[in-house]
Amino acid sequence: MYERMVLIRAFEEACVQLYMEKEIRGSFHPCVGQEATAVGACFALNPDDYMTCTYRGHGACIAKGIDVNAAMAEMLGRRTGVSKGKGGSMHWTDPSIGLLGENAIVAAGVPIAAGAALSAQLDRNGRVALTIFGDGAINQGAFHEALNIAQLWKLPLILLCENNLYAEMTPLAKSNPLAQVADRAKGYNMRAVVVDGNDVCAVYDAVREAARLARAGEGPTFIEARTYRLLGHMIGDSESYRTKEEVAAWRERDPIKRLRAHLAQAEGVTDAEFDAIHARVQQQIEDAVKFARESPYPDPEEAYTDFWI
Ligand SMILES: Cc1ncc(C[n+]2csc(CCOP(=O)(O)OP(=O)(O)O)c2C)c(N)n1
Repeated sequence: MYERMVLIRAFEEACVQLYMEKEIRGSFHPCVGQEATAVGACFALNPDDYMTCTYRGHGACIAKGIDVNAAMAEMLGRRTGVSKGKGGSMHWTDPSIGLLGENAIVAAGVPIAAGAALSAQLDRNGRVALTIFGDGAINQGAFHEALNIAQLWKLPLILLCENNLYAEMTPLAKSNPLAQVADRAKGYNMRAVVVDGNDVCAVYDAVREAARLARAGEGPTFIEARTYRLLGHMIGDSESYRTKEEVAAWRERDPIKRLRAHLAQAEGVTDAEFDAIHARVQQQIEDAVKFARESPYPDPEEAYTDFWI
């Protein structure tokens, strides 16, 4: 889990750099600081379980097992990318790992995952569907419709809200009257839990239990994972809506630092072992950037292929 979290961080930091150098175009929403929710959740699933996530979902996709070379190629708009260079940062899709897509539309992945959960229920194939979304999604109509039907039909669905306290530049308290995000589930009589989203083991345990219940026919679980994005909403965000002190306080709770401290203390992992992990990840990212740069752009004639309507 530690290595995968480090891989996500390194991927995102490399993308920030490539974005500044204009090798990556369009929008890019880094998930730096939110690696524990992604890895904790995906490691608790089976490889063939379904997942939807958001434009901030690179971490979740990498945690679910996306090919990092193909992911980087997508960022650079290359034909070898996970969406053949036509999806960009916000539309990674790979059905081979159960990834039914990131989504640029807030909350749009929630009903898609509910549909996947319904198909799993009808096919009795034992799969569950995980949908990861932000706190901004919980005021969207599509979110409410999906929760209602998921609970009514006891769909094998896991709803994981990454509550990072802001929807773009709007603080949660300015868009939401609830004491806590998880209370949204109460209106649907849905089981709900709150976890420390920067504690990878807490997220893993919550999702594992939710998956167990879903596979047993007990229906959906709503999980509020409290976390924080350490970078802006997107590159170029002035971040005027939050203080430097607040960001610094959350840096102290960096999920990677925390896991490293735990592994060193409780499991006796040495600095040399950590160094080896970081070196391996660095090499993987360098290889991915090289692969992406050396890949061709898609042919303009392919612009209208691979569409699903
Ligand atoms: C339906 C819809 N409305 C508005 C937007 C513009 N928008 C993009 S990101 C975003 C904030 C979403 O915040 P949140 O769900 O908390 O996720 P986070 O970005 O914090 O991960 C908004 C409003 C959109 N993409 N889709």
